[in-house]
Amino acid sequence: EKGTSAQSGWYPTKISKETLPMDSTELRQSILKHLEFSMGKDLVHASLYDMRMALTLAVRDRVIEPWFRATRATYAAQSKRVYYLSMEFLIGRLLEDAIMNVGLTEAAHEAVAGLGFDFETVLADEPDAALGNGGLGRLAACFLDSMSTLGCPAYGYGIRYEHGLFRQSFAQDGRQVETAEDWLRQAHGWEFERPEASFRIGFGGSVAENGRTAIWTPEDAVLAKAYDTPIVGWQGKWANTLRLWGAEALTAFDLAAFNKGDFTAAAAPEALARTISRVLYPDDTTEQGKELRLKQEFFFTAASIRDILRRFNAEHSDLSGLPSRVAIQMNDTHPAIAGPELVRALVDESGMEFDTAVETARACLGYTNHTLMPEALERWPEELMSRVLPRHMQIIERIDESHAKAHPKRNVSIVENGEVKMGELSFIMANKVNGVSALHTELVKDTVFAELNALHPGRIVNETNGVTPRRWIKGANPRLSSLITDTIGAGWEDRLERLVELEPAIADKGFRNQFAEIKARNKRDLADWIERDMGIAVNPAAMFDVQIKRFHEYKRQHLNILETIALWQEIRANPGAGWAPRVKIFGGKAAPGYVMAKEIIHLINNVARVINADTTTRDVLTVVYPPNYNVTMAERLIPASDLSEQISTAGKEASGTGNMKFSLNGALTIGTLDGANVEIRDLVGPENFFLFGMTASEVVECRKTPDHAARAIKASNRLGAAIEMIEAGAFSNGDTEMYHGLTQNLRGHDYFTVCADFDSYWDAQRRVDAAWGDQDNWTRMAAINTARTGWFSSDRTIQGYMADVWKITPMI
Ligand code: 73E
Repeated sequence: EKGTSAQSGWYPTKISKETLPMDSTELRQSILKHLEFSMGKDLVHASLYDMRMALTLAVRDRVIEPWFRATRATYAAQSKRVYYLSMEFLIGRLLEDAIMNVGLTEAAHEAVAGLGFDFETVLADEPDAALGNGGLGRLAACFLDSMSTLGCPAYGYGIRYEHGLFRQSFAQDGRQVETAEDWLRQAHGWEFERPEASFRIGFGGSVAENGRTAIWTPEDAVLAKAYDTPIVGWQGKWANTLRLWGAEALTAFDLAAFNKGDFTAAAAPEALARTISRVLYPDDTTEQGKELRLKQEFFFTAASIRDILRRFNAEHSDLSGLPSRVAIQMNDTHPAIAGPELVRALVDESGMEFDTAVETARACLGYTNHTLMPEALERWPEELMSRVLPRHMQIIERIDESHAKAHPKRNVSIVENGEVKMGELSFIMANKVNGVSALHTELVKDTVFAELNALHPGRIVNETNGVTPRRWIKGANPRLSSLITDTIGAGWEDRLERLVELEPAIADKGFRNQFAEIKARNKRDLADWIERDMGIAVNPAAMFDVQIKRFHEYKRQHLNILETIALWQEIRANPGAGWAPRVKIFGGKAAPGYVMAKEIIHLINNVARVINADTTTRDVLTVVYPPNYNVTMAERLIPASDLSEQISTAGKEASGTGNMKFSLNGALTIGTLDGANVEIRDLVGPENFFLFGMTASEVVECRKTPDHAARAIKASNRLGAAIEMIEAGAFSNGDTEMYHGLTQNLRGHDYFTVCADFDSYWDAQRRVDAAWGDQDNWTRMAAINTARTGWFSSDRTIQGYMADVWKITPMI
C-alpha cells in the first residue's frame, strides 16, 4: 500500500469535495452516473438490482475519502494496528448502515423516491452477508463497526466464503431443511478485489532441518487473494478495512487436458483449490473437526500473518519492534495457528532465535475464549496436524517442551493423547486471554484454564461483550431513536452511556405513553409481516415473547416449548381466567448434524400447528416460528419484542449479545444467572428482570443426583403432563415414537437440567403475566431497561480491549 500508492500518487493531498455534505440532488446525480456508467442502464430500464447497485456505488464513493484519510493518518503516525482474525464476520446488510454512518439517510430516501423507487424496497434487495453462525460472528461485525467509530486503526481478516450459512426452510412437515446460500451470485457492490495482494499458502510436504531454521517444502498450495470492504464508522470520521481471503488455484486452467476433451480434468485444480473458501462450517459450539476446516483455518491465518509482516516490513526494518506496531486478536481458537505460523516466519524466514521468536509472537497475540462447552474446544489429531502442517507441528512440540521445562511442577501440555489442544496453544502463545462476560471469565479461570491461570496470573482478563448501537438501535429502531434524541438531545449514538439521561423522563406519563406507542407501532409492523409472510394472524396487543438464537440444548428452547404446552393446557382448563395474551416467537437454525436440536425445531413447529388450530385458546396463545432467522430478521423482531427469553443452563452461555439488544430496545428479560444476563440484571435492577433457575454452581450440584430429572418430573404435575402429551403423540398425529429421543433424554440424563429448572421457570412466567397486567408499569420497566443498558455498547468493549489487551491509543 505505502510503496505502490505513494509512487502512483493517488493519495488525495487535501480534503476532497467528497467529504463535503451532500444533498439529495447531488446524490441523485451520482446514482444516475452509476446507473449509466457502472450498470450500463438508463433510468427507464433500471431494475431494482440496478438501482440498489447504483445507490451502493454512490454511497461507496463517499466512504472512500474517510477510508484513504484513515489509512494515510495511520501511516503518517506509524501507529500500532489491530488485526482481528476471525473465521466469521456476520455482517448482514451493509447499505443501510453505511448510508446512516455517512449521514445520507434523508438524502438517499429523497433521491431514490425521486427516481421512482421505494427506498425500503431498494434496501431490502441487498442479500445478507451471512458469513457467520451466530454470536461469535456477529460480535466480530459489531467490533469492526466500533473500531471504525472510535478511530482504532484496524483490519478484520477472514474468509470470503462463496456460500455463507445455509438457508433454512421447514418444507418437510416442520423439519429443518437446509439449502445452499449464494450471496455472491450477484456482484458484491462493496468489495474491491486486490489481485496484487495474493499469497501462496502451502499444505503438507516435508521439512528439511537446516541448523537453527528449517525449510518446509509443501506438497500442495493454493493462492489466497484479498478482497477488501471498507467499514466506515459513525459520522464517517474513520474507516477500516475488512480483508477477506478467497482461495484460487495456482495453476491456471489445464488447457492441454481441455484440448484432449477431458473437461473435468481441465477444471480440477481450480475446483480443488476453491473448496477451501467455498462454505462456512455450520457448527456453532458443536462438534466437528474435519480436515478441510483445519485447512481453512490455516489458509486465512497464514495469509493474514504474511500480509501483516509485509505491511510491517514496508515501514520498519527491525522485527523486534513488531509488538509495538502489531496487535493480533484471535477470535476463539479458530486462528490459533497464528502463533506457530508467526514463529515459523520469524525463525525460518528471518533467522530469529527460537525463544526470541516465541516471545515476540506472544507479545503480539491476544486470545478471546467464547465457550467452555467441551465439544467446542478445538483439538486436532496429531497425525492430521503433522500431515497437513508438518513444520507447524514441530514448532508446537517445541513450544510445548519449553513451556513444560519452564514450569516443571505443573502438568499442562498442548499435545496430549495424540491430540493438539488449540485452547492451550492459544493461551500459551497469547499475552492476554479474555473471557466475554464477568461470570464466564471467572469460570475460564476456575475450570478449563485453572492450571494455566495459576502459572500465568494476570494473563486472563474480562472484556464483556457489547453490540453496536448504530445498527441495533439507530438503524433497527428509528422510532425509539427519535424519542431518545428528542429527550436527551443528539449525540448518544457514539456515547451510549448517555442513555442514563433518559431516566428522569421515565417518571413522566407523557414520555411513557410515547415509549409504549413506539413499541406498539413496531409490533404492528411485525404482525403485518408475520401475516404476509406466514399467513398467521397475531394480535398486536398481545405480549410478544421472543426466543431467537441458534438451537442448542444448552440454550433450552425445549424448556420454552414445554412451558408453552403446559400453559396451553392450563388455559384450556380455565379459559376465562383472564390470561395475559401471548405470542410466542421462535427463530434460529440448528447445525445440520445436530439431531437433538433438529428434533426440538420439529417439535416447536408441530406444537405451533396444534396450538394455533385451537379455537378456545386462539385469542390468548399463538406460536410462530418464521424460518431462516438471520441478522435482518433480528433487526425486525427485536424492536417489536416485549419479553426476551435468555434461559440457558447457568454456566453454559458464555455471554450472549442478543440479550443486550433486547434490553436496549425496551424488552424485559426472563432469564437465568448466566453469561451477561448477570450484568444486565445488575444494571437494570433485580426488580426489572424476571430471574429464575439454578445458579451455575447449583447446576453442578444438581447433576450429582443421578435421578434429578425424574424427581423434578415427579414433583411437577404440569411438567409431567406436558412430557406425557408429547409422548402420547398429541403433536405428532398420534405417533408415539416421534419425539422419543427428546423425551427419553429429558426423563433420563437431562444434562441441561430442563426438568430441574421447569417449575422455577413456570413461576417466573406467571410473574411476567402479572406484570403485564399493569401496562403502564410494564412500560416503565421497559424504559428503565433502555436507560440503564448503555454500557453494553461495543464501543465500551473495544475501549476495554484497546486499554487492557492491545495497548493502543485511538487516532480520533
Ligand atoms: O455466548 C455466546 C457469545 O455471546 C457464545 O456461545 C458464542 O460467542 C458469543 C460471542 O462472544 C460462541 N460461538 C462459538 N463459541 N462461542 C463458536 C464455536 C465454534 C464455532 C463457531 C462458534
